[in-house]
Amino acid sequence: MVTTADGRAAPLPPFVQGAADGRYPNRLQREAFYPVAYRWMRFSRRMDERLFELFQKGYAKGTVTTGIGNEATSVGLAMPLRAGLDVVSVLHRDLASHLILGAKPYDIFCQYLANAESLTHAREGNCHYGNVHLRRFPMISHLGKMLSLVVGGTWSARRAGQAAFGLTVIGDGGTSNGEFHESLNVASVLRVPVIFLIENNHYAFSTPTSAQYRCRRLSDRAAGYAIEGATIDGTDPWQVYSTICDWLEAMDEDRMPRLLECDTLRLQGHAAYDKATYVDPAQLEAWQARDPLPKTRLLAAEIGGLGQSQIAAIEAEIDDEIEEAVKRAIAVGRPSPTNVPMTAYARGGPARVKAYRASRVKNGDAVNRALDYLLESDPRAVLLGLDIGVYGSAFKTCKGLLERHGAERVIDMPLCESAGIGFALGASQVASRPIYEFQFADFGTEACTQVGLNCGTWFFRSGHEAPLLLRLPCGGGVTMGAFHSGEFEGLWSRFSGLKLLYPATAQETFEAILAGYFDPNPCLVFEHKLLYWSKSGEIDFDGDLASVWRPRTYCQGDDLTIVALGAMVHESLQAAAKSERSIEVINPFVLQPLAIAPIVESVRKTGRLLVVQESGETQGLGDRIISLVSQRCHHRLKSPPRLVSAPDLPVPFAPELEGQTRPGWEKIDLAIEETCWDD
Ligand SMILES: Cc1ncc(C[n+]2csc(CCOP(=O)(O)OP(=O)(O)O)c2C)c(N)n1
Ligand SMILES: [Mg+2]
Repeated sequence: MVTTADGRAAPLPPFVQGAADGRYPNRLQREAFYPVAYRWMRFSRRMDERLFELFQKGYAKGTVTTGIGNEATSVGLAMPLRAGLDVVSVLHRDLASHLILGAKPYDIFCQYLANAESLTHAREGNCHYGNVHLRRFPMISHLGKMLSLVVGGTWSARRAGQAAFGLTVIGDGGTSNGEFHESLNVASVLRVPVIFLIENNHYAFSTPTSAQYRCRRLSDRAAGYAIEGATIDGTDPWQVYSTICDWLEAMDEDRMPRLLECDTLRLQGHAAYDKATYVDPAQLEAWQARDPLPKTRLLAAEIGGLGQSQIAAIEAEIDDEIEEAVKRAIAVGRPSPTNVPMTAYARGGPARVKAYRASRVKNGDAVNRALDYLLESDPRAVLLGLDIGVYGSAFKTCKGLLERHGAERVIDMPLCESAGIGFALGASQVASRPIYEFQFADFGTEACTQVGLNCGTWFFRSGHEAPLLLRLPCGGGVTMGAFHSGEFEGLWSRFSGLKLLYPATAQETFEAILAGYFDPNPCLVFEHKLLYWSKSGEIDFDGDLASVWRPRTYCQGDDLTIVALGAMVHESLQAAAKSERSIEVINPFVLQPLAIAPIVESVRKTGRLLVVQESGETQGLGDRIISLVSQRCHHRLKSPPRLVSAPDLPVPFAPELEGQTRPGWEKIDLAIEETCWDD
């Protein structure tokens, strides 16, 4: 059974005209294949030409990258696949694949015209469309970054007992990207049956393959992953189709991924603006002679038995259908901010879950209990990360989870954070709710594109939820230097579509993990390493998830508001306890979207604000909190707001040096007096 990301049953798509018989495990013979393939290739060619014209006339927005010359590959790769079951991501030259896998010409024109009926609500452009419901993931521009999603989605479908395959496309240029290696490696190690298909059209924009790689064939790289690889003629749709059919059969047996290089063509410039003057005219002429469309037309007649009048009728029917779609699309109105929902966040998720209570729990144990709770109560939950299995994770927060929940649910990933997050995002779209642990928050930068752009924009672009929980053990004070002590909450808060939670107590830690997990958006939970095993408290969670998303106030006061993050909460509480002033200490807890109102309310009362962060002066969120509060209640401020932070430096290694830069209660104590000087 095919299920959607939220576990609902999804019907298989309607019969795709002409291609149904060729879908795995069925297989067309050459006679039946060529007429069908030619129809799709001709359809795609004509549509590409029309899109190009519409761009030149100003209708289509952005730019147009056509698949002219690539149709044989694009058709051959898609015809065996089952839309709604197999997990797919194709590229900017694969209009034909989209059509075969269920996209409608009218919808695609609307998408390129960015009109009121655009597939992405006109929130994203041209080729960045797909159908998540049908497991055709929409590409992002960052080449290579879709491969791991297909691996994760396919893995998840298999985990759910579905006989799905994955197919993901990359260009010759894209193969130089690190994620290409990471994704192949993950697929090989975890035995995920995905075909990685390289469309080698000899150029990446203006860069020829001679400047891109040195191996003889890109499929030679398969050996490095202990998988099968092959290079075939990508201008022959039959070769592509039958190789994919053969491989799907083989993959059903051995569950291993494969690497297929298709020698294909780009018969135009890179995109509408590119005249491809860098391509030698003799080469272009040779390519034109290999144009797959007339070749396949001939074979549709010779092998497929189509008469000339039949071919002409098919072509006329295609042209009519396309013109009709263009006419309709042009008539559609422009989108307006009033009827396009302009939000980066998906809404939803359960309001209540099971309550949980425990006493004397360390913060690190609160993590463990929250993960255990999730694995116990939701079969979709899976833990991914480095050394989280047998070792129980670097800080032991996952200890015992492998034994309790098994290797199918607690998975040690290879060391590749970017593909790890892509994998998790893909899995989140196919029946899993992944929880990914970065070994240290610092290594999150490895996955900047995946977290910040792919996950963060997923809902905005596709309209589908991206329910992912990312855990980031963070912070200093543990003599770990510049690469193991960062928080990075400032960095992540710069990306839209992410939610950030920063707990400081055991209760907050438990609540943050549950709230982040059940939220339909990518949520990052910062877990301060120093607090894991040094702080403990009660957990008294009544099951009300909505009430978790609020700042935490630890003590009331009239003289000063201290806003503190992470470990600085405890330093601030210590300073407040020693001070004679009446101090209110608040932890924003939800850093994104930042709930500033309760902080503003407190400052209106106290007239003074001190923000305490462990991050460097301009690296954290303190400057933003001060700015927002100043804008909202400047006339109530009795003294200028202050920030206690580390300097803008990498975290120094030696305890004496780190102790000097990292704020502690003494510095906070001084700042309290400076802020309250007017009293
Ligand atoms: C990571 C990344 N860097 C740069 C670009 C800009 N860019 C878009 S397409 C392209 C060329 C891609 O070549 P290739 O992978 O061979 O695919 P083709 O366009 O030839 O099908 C480049 C450099 C990008 N999209 N992603
Ligand atoms: Mg290329």
